[in-house]
Amino acid sequence: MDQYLQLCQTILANGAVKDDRTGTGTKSIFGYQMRFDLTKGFPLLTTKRTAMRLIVSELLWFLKGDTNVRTLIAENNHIWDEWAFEKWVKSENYNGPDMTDFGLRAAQDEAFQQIVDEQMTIFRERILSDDEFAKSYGDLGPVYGRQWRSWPSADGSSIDQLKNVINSLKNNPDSRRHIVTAWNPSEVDQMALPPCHTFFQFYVADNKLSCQLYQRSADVFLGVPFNIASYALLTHLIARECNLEVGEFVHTLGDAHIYSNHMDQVNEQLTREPRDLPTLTISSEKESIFELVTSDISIEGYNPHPRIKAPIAV
Ligand code: DHF
Ligand code: TMP
Repeated sequence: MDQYLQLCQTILANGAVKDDRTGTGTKSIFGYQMRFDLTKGFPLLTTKRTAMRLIVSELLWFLKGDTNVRTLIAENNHIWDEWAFEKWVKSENYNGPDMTDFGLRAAQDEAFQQIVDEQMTIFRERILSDDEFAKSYGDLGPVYGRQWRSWPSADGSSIDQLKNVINSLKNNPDSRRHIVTAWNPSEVDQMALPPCHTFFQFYVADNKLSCQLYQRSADVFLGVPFNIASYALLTHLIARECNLEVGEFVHTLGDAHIYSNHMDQVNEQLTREPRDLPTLTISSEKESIFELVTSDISIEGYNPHPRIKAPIAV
């Protein structure tokens, strides 16, 4: 994964210091591309331990068209909790301790972090136990799953972009229109977070399936390792569904940034030597990728450097 380290290095060397929505501050470049040859191993970072289980569970959640964090929390996956929690603490029904700018404040104040943790625990328990509460506050709005599987069209029906792209790959592999977009301008303002991985295209040549993603905004330390592995996995899954081999994953980034409170972590990673890539195993007889569950998918031969923790900007 030298390519990932190269991206980090490029941002540190050439990035502009830039403020951002979260108030954290970043170093950022605009426009960058990486290519991962999926025949050479599965591109999960080896320079820090990265939780494949969470990546699998999130991708299957997208594939099922789900937009409610309840499903993720039930699988002990907490990567989307903050964005549901934010909706809850901003609502008039929340009357606990003041949570204004909780992400930014918690990153700077340990005592406040504890208060956030307590409220978050209460929130998670209520999402799991209270159906009505989960319906109102667990839903992130019309995010990825909704746009991929049921994009609302003008005539009131909906479009299953993923099924359509699978059909077009099967029936017309040479097409230049194998596209799925999560960026729905008429619904962006109803989403807890406007899609970061916004638009992707498939390509077939020599019986191999490649995928290119346009990611408008890229948190290089926390988000990008997940995004690379997630789209590599998606390419494997779609290839399986269409009886194709895997080709490349091409990752194109818009605003590629390192948050100011991730600098030590990135520098630590830059001292580490990349190791051999793991391989992906899909251990299921299930025909359709839409029926897979998290435990059907695993990686083998993963021997990474230790995990590096960092606060996430909300
Ligand atoms: N906001 C920001 N600022 N950056 C993101 O990368 C991001 N990603 C989102 C939602 N909002 C975001 C969804 N994906 C983590 C990774 C991906 C992700 C959300 C969170 C994360 O926190 N990873 C940690 C801990 C994982 C764990 O729970 O074990 C990591 O060390 O990889
Ligand atoms: P923004 O909407 O202001 O661009 O903030 C979104 C942040 O989340 C930004 O740092 C990019 C990051 N992000 C990723 O890098 N990958 C992801 O998959 C998601 C959901 C977010």
